[in-house]
Amino acid sequence: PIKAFLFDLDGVIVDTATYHYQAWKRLANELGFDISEEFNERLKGVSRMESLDIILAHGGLTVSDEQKAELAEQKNQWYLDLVGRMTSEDILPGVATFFSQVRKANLLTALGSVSKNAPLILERIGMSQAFDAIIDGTKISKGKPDPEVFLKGAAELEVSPAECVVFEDAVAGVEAGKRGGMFVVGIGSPDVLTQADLVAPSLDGLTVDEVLAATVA
Ligand code: B16
Ligand code: MG
Repeated sequence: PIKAFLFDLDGVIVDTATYHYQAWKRLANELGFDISEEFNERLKGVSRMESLDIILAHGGLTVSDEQKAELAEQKNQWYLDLVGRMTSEDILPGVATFFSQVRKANLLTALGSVSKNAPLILERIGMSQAFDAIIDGTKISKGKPDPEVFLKGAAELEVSPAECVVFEDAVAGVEAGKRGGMFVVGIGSPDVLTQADLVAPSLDGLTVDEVLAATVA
């Protein structure tokens, strides 16, 4: 039986992807090229340094490790300026209702985010106490699609992967959940999240019963 729900942060609980995009775009522009919203899809669920590598390759640039560290730091500063303005108003529609159903069903919860800024974001939106376990970018060595972030979440909750459902909006994140041996609910489009076991456009309108029923179907 399912005992725990593991949630991605960016794209499931809040829409920080738009802030990541704005900050990366600004960096790319300063380096003399541009990135599109479509290109940004590739950066979802991918760690900060790996994202920078993808962007630099896209712009055809090679830089030293020191410069890379500086560029990542610059992007993060711009990103934090945007995150600093977040409030509970930025929690995505349906999240509060879904979480109250999760609590009523006595399911455990974990956050599975590769973002090093995840604790700060949870604090900004008033959800620091909403999870039984928080796995963020400071606790892992491999980003999604590696399953490490979700396997650590399951381990901290003391449940097995087969007892977990992952909620993910990114292609890399859905793959991470599947590679971890978990049931994955894709949040977004079925055309994009082809590996997901179930897909919903958002948590808004989705019910815990519907998810649990799908895991036994
Ligand atoms: P940071 P998630 C991920 O969060 C984002 O989707 C990804 O775009 C970002 O590069 C990554 O966090 C690292 O974030 O720079 O804040 O450490 O989807 O795993 O919640
Ligand atoms: Mg995400």
